[in-house]
Amino acid sequence: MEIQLWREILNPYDLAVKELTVKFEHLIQEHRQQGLYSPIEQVHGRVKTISSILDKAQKKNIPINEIEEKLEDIAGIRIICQFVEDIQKVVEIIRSRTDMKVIEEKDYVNNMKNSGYRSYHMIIEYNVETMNGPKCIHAEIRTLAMNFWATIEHSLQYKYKKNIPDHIREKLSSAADAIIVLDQEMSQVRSEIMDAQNAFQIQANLVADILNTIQNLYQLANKREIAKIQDEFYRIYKAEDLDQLRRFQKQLDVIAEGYRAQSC
Ligand code: 0O2
Repeated sequence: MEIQLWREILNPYDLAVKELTVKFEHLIQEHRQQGLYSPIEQVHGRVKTISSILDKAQKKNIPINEIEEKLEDIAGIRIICQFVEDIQKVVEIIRSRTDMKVIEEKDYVNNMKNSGYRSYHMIIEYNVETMNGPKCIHAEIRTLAMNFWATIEHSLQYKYKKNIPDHIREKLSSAADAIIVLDQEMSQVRSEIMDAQNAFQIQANLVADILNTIQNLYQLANKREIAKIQDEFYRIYKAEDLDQLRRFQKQLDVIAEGYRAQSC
């Protein structure tokens, strides 16, 4: 196949990966802006390199002209979660979206591969607005710990050209067991970790909102009043009390509203 044709084939996948990455990143942002816990921690996307496509096609005996039809992971996104429980939440989010159609699912989280690999796989049909219609994207949903294992094992597969020596295989296998235990232990403190992260996010949103209001007040209030407000803000901020910060935000909103009304 000519290089130019490869480009034509891969371009829509590139667009699909970019669009999906933006959409999932937006979902993370939406959760955080609302002070909610996001089941998605990170999202990454990539289109396979031509050499990796050729390697996989060869391994799976796929003729070059059938690659697009038969190779389902030309493009992929990887969604990383903090906890095992989040994986199912992400799967449900994807299933319920109207801009993505799930074609296939494989649960390697509950059915670990012999290698020790764990992840939830989905093949998603996604409509990219190019001349070529919808494209299939491979999605891997896994925890941070599962991702750590898979990344290391993937590098070793590459190094040993898929023939990882037995003693390393054994180490990987016991590491895979340790990952299961680690994920289980993290799940046991999930609600505490989520509370802490939510409180942090709520505080960050409140502080951003307060500073925004103070900045707007610069155009409306006199300098002495603003200096008083700022001192009060620093005092409350140091107290590390979310309720006090909330009350201050409300009072500040009332002050800002008063100035806005005066200036009309
Ligand atoms: P790369 O370089 O990551 O793109 P199948 O086994 O075909 O019925 P499956 O497992 O859904 O179904 O598909 P496949 O093609 O075996 O694997 C798809 C991708 O999942 C792989 O892409 C890996 O990224 C990941 N994966 C699957 N099994 C393993 C594993 O044992 N170890 C690791 N580290 N990753 C795995 P590629 O093409 O292998 O590589």
